[in-house]
Amino acid sequence: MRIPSQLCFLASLVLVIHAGPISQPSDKDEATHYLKSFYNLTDVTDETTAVRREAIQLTEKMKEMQKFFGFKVTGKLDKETMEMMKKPRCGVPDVAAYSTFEGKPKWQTNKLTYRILNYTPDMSVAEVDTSMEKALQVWAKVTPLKFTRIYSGTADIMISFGTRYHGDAYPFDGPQGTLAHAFAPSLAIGGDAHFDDDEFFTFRSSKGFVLFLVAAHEFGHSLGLSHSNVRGALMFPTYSFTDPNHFSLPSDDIRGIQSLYGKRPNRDRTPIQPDPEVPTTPNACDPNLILDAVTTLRGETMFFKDSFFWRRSPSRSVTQLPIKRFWLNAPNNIDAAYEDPVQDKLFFFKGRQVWAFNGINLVPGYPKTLSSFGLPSSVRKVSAAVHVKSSGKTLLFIDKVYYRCVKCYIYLYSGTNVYEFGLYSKKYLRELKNNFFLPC
Ligand code: TQI
Ligand code: CA
Ligand code: ZN
Ligand code: ZN
Repeated sequence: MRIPSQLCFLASLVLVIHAGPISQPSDKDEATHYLKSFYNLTDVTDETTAVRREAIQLTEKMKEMQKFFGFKVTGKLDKETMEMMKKPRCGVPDVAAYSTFEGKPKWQTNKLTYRILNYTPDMSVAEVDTSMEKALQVWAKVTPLKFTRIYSGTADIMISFGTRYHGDAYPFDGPQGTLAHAFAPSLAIGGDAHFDDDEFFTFRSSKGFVLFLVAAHEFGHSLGLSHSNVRGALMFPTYSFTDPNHFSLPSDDIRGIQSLYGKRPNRDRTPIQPDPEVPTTPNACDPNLILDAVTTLRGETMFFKDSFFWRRSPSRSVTQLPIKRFWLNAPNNIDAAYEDPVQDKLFFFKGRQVWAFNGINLVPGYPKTLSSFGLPSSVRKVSAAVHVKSSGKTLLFIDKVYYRCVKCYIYLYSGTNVYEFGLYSKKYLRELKNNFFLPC
């Protein structure tokens, strides 16, 4: 919790006014009082061992406070510590909700590698890859950290699935109990994340454990965060299901990871330039929206923009998704797309390359080049593609117009406008805004 500085100032004034002590308390009394107020130091009531336990508790709380202020952690009431306790302060406990490991281990570089050594049979390979990638991005989005996947050799973060004894000193415990563990930053096993394959992991279902959530938590450990006592924080030590598509990193975790690695730098000082790694969600209501491509697909209409697409079902409901969520091997920022309903294939064009998908799967042999479609090699990209079912012909356009064919209309997308034509009458019908078909 952040308290406005004025409030803190007022609170400290009150403290100063009340600080005219009648009898001077000892430093130890004062320290005890301070730690009770701000560090949850509790009274010990069990008479027999009370004195010893109190001493241990006091030392522990003192260490916690010294750690919080970045002092030498001695557990003793040294000068530095005593001075800080005497300072007027805000009445809000300092107990940092997030926490780091003993000695605050962290990576000494912002460029980290990861490698996925094996897979769980619970999910597809693509789903595991996506879960891990997204889980790392949770942390990369708010820090200067960058993660690169490698496929051989030793990565900083080695990711694996195993059961029971799996090569380290912490064997897993079968179904339930421990789901996974990860090692704090250091050499060798440091950073590695192990997942208990006696658990059932899922991509996004509330049955089983969402791999993305468990992995994001484990990577928090891999990067140097320990547990938080803020309910709802990603590093809070209980699992709670959240739809991965609507996950956003709680602020306690953001503060925690930024205390180790700092904030994400503003690249190039040109905030206008969109950062390609954090795709901005295109706004369907932007009157200047220019779509990249439009196509039909199995009765739905797909609108493409940057790394996202909208799908509009025959019932007119519209959903927006990242392109990669659907077609893992597809490029972003495509030039054109069309559906061939007879072959049940979807084609994407970008630059000189063409991708073909059957459902979500890349058709073997693709991506191919434009020249394999019979186009001269002088063509560097196509700007639109349309497949006319009745003639079985595909039209490719090499200029600034986009075509879409639905039932008996052709929609010509050009710039921010759409022009509606009757396919058979070949008559111009009306002009619409691009987002006419999108929820706006
Ligand atoms: N595994 C523990 C965990 O990752 C292992 C552990 C216990 C640990 N104490 C630790 C790791 C201190 C580092 C530091 O927290 S777990 C959850 C959650 C587990 C638990 O299997 O209990 C998640 C793994 F938060 F849901 F409880 C992942 Cl997300
Ligand atoms: Ca287990
Ligand atoms: Zn392990
Ligand atoms: Zn944990």
